[in-house]
Amino acid sequence: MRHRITSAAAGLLLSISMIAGPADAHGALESPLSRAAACGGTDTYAACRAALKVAGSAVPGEWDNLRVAGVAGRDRRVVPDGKLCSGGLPGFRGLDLARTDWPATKLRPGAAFTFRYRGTIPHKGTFRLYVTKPGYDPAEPLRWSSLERKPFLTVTDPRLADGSYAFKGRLPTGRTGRHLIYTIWQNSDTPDTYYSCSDVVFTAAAKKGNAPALQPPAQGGPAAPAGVPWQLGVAVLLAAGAGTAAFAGLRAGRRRR
Ligand SMILES: [Cu+2]
Repeated sequence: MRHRITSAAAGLLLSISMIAGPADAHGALESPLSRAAACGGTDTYAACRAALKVAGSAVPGEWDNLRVAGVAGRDRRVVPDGKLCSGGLPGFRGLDLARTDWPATKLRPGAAFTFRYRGTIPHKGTFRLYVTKPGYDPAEPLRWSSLERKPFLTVTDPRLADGSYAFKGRLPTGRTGRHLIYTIWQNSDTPDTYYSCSDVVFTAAAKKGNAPALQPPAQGGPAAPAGVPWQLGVAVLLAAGAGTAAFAGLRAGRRRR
């Protein structure tokens, strides 16, 4: 009898969860391209291949699931130095690798920019974007002291359109070369805070247009995707101002695994 009641309760819970849909998802920065989004669909990049080799990597299936519960704004106390890109989560440790070849988006210092954060399921909350200080060395582990103390952009509840939160802002000034934009999305309707590392290259010579600077895929790499790599699709579609289909490509990448 007890078993039957439990089964009925479980069935009811299952029905409720099916009606409500997944309660816990998620997102990552797609422009400028984050490490999680870059490595989530394919292993085109050497940095991603290295990241995915780190034991227990959750990146391919859970690129949008880099979240920590209960942080409540205490990011610097909860997330350890050297583990900012993983949020301290073991499954994402590969994203902490201090490498100089993470796929990077070319940006013009001080330019207007439309940031896009893929929201696979919407949440309310505040985005805070930080940039690394002048003198940042990508070959060193990323520490809180690597980042400016104050965000260069703070946005609460931006508009979700075509599956992405899009918000305009002005890029930081006074930087050249490789840097990192660190995005913290603190939810207000869940206990979760999401973390994203986006590698960028500041170049005064960049023309207008925000397409990610994509490195050519390594020759002869394992698991070369069939057809067009989705990152290339992202570049083309972002350039064309359309993001939705690009992430259909990402999903296709996930399905192949
Ligand atoms: Cu979520």
